[in-house]
Amino acid sequence: MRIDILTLFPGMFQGPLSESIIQRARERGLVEIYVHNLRDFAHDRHGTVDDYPYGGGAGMVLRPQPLFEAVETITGGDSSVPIILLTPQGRLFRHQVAQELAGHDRLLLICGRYEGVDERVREHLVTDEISIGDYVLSGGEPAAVVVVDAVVRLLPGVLGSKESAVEDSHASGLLEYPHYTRPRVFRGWPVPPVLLSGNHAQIARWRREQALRRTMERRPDLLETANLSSEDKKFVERVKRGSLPSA
Ligand code: 6GU
Repeated sequence: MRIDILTLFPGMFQGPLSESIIQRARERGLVEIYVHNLRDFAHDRHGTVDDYPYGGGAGMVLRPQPLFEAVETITGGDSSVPIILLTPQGRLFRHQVAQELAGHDRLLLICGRYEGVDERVREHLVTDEISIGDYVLSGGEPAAVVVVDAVVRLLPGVLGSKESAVEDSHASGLLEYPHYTRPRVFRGWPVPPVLLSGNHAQIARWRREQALRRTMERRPDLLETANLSSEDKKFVERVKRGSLPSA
């Protein structure tokens, strides 16, 4: 996959996209990431990309010209490339959206800034608008990093079989079960004995039940859309009726 990022602050990407899993994926040629400075597409010497809002009001608005020309240059007119504006007004970024984006050969992410972007960019240039949650960031850059990370880890070959994305929270529609490592007892707090039992069927069942309990407690909304077996549903009903201790 190739990902292009258009931003006024290229420096905000240097650290986050050059470490850990993303860096390894880049080194292995599984993803190419290019960060472009929007100012390079301005026409004047000062690299002006914003202007005052018609009708008045606070703040500045990103002008359409640099954005249109940057996108046209970067895509080379290929209209199959999704042009994604990161904005708090976009559709909510969830696992399903990450999967959808991971299915494309290319993505172009535009980081919104200032008070906004000229509406004609939304109407005639952008093909998708994404928000990463209900809070306001100073710009789309941190959101673009979030989107890149979530998408890259879904690309074939990026994760090894041990860190497989299949078991991740949200891939299954449930939150993850609790994890433990050595020592067996830390400051008096023991590891749940079932995990030391060597009984793999029992461990799998305990983990599933923990994932179900955790999701019920913290994100009951996820339980509505999760893929539950008839055994899962029975367990959930028993916990709800209170016929199981609150483990
Ligand atoms: Cl994509 N941009 C900004 N500026 N704020 C946000 C966001 C994006 N997603 C959540 N908050």
